[in-house]
Amino acid sequence: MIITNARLITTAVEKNGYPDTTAPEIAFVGRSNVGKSSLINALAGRKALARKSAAPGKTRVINFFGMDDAVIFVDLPGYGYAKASKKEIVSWGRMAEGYLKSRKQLKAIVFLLDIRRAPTGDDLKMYEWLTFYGYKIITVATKSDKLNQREAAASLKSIKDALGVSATAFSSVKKTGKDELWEAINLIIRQASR
Ligand SMILES: Nc1nc2c(ncn2[C@@H]2O[C@H](COP(=O)(O)OP(=O)(O)O)[C@@H](O)[C@H]2O)c(=O)[nH]1
Ligand SMILES: [Mg+2]
Repeated sequence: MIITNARLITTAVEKNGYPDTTAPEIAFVGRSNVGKSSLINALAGRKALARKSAAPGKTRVINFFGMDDAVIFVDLPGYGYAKASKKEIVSWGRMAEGYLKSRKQLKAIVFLLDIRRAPTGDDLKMYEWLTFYGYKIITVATKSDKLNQREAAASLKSIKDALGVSATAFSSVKKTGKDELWEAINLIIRQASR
């Protein structure tokens, strides 16, 4: 899918800041630094739409990115940032859970894992929580360019063993997996409009 008008609609911390829109939304969930912003940029075909942070864990807001009028990508703050304070962790939970539990326009989650690491306890808890609430989940293994083919295959298998679902290998450097992800997203958009 080629997006001609990708834009930041708004940035919010509380419900009253969410945009007054009706387009289906897809939320991006994963640890800080896993590659959420890079994935959103790649899908949008833009270099710096969702700013990539060199300092992990700095994104403490919810960003709503409009992809033409077809879908809104929601960049949630990353979890599991090792240096986060208690207060920051609590504020993450309130912010992200508040969105995930209440937003009617939310149609699916893109759940990101780093292909080089086995899912952490935080990842597994988050995945279980998302599954429990019944969300459709597209699982993505990011930074696939960092492994060779054999290593990547082994990692995808261990993700499948841990979560019970297949992940799409993705690289924002090589754009691997981009078409496959747009296909999955387009399917969700079509289902949402029925
Ligand atoms: N090699 C490689 N680096 C990546 C990839 N995706 C993200 N990164 C790097 O990982 C770091 C964190 O990425 P970012 O998109 O900001 O992660 P976020 O915190 O989840 O939004 C940045 O330095 C990115 O350049 C990828 O597919 N391949
Ligand atoms: Mg980010």
